Amino acid sequence: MNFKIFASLALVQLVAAQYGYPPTTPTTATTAAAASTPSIPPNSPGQWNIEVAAGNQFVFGQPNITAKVGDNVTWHFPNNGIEHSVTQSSFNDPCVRLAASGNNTGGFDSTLTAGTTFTIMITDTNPIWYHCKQIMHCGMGMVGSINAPSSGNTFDSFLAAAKAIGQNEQLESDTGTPVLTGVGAVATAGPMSATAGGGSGGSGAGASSGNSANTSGALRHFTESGWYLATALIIVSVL
Ligand SMILES: *[C@@H]1O[C@H](CO)[C@@H](O)[C@H](O)[C@H]1NC(C)=O
Ligand SMILES: *[C@@H]1O[C@H](CO)[C@@H](O)[C@H](O)[C@H]1NC(C)=O
Ligand SMILES: *[C@@H]1O[C@H](CO)[C@@H](O)[C@H](O)[C@H]1NC(C)=O
Ligand SMILES: *[C@@H]1O[C@H](CO)[C@@H](O)[C@H](O)[C@H]1NC(C)=O
Ligand SMILES: [Cu+2]
Repeated sequence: MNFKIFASLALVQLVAAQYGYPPTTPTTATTAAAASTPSIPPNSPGQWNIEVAAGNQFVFGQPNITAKVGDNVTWHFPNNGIEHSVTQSSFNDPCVRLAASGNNTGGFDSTLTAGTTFTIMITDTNPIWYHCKQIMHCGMGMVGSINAPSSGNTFDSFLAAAKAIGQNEQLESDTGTPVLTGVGAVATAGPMSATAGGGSGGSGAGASSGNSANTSGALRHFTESGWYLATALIIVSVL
């Protein structure tokens, strides 16, 4: 094999591995990692608690919930070396953040984070579609819905559409600045440190403690620049 192509492939694999791709098959090692993930609080009236990367898989723990106006939904991000996000998208475009149009300012976005919680409050009962923006996670089925209908545009068809995109998922930018306003939901704070904000069911959105998105910024920016470097090298080697 041509050395340059070989080197490029190795780089792609190295970078992809940083993003948790390909998914590892469950082994004792991943079981041990899962065991170290703090357990999340159960749902309570008006408070939903969703485990991000539940069971160390690229999924949301409860991917299709039915929430009322005023309910809070808290996602609990693991702290195991892979960052994830909760990013609002649309039924037609599962793996792309919902763009601003008319009065709406676009989809909410926790941005890539780890070891934190992110909470939204439901402001209307129209379906909310969301995904994880980490590279290739959405295409592996890391998507969720709130108030999806039981026929027509169902959660199952949304999930199937995301998986059909698979590795063709487009790379999404991540500024590290959470977007708190969404369509049909609003967050009161960016990702909160799990110890400060996510310890109990109802306190995920407590705004008193600091935004911890910065604690993972170095990793995020390292992996982003790693990705661009690898892409650049591939282009150079193919030319
Ligand atoms: C949702 O969160 C808001 C803001 O923290 C809080 O005022 C409200 O009581 C919560 N709603 C429920 C149903 O717990
Ligand atoms: C946009 O917002 C304005 C002012 O709040 C409101 O009058 C108008 O009905 C809104 N338009 C839509 C399409 O929601
Ligand atoms: C998703 O939740 C809705 C209720 O919001 C329910 O009617 C539907 O059957 C669920 N879909 C799947 C695929 O579980
Ligand atoms: C990150 O930290 C810097 C200063 O240390 C601050 O200005 C910035 O607002 C923080 N960003 C976020 C997303 O918290
Ligand atoms: Cu993810």
